[in-house]
Amino acid sequence: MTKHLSIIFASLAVIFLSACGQGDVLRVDEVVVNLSPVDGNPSSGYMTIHGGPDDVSLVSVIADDVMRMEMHETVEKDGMAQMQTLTEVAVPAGEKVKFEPGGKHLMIWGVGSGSIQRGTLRMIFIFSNDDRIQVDGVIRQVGGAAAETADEDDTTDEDSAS
Ligand SMILES: [Cu+2]
Repeated sequence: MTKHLSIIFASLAVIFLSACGQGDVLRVDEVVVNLSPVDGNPSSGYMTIHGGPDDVSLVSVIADDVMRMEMHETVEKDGMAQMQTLTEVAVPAGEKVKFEPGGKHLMIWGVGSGSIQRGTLRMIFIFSNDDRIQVDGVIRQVGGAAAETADEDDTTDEDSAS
C-alpha cells in the first residue's frame, strides 16, 4: 500500500516539475525611464512585456516614488500625433508587447530625487490575472548636461584643483 502511494507522489512530482519547466512565463524587462530634462514636464517609460501561458492584460503600473503615472498611446489623428490614455493593454499568451517611443508609453510625473540619485525607479506591473511583477527601471537622463555631472565624481574633475 505505501509503495503504491509513493509511486503516485513521485509521478505527481514529475508532472509539476514539467509544468514549471516549460512554456512561457509572464515577465517584464528592458524597463527604462527617460527622465525629462525640464523640471515639471513628464518623463516617459518604456518596457517589453513577455506574455505567459494565458492571455492577460496589463491593468496598471505603479511606483511609490512618483507623483503620477499613466499608460498612454501615441496615435495619428488627421495627420497629427496625439496621445490617448490607456486603461488596459492586452498581453496575448506567448507574445511580446513593447512600450516604445512613438507608440505605447508610460507618462510619469514627479520622479523622486532618491530614485534619480540611485538611477533606478522601482515599479510594479499589475496584470488582470493578479500577477504583480516588480522591476527596477533604469533612469536615463536625456538631453541635459545633468547626466554628465552625476557619475563623474573621480579623476578628471576640473574643480578638484580648487
Ligand atoms: Cu504620453
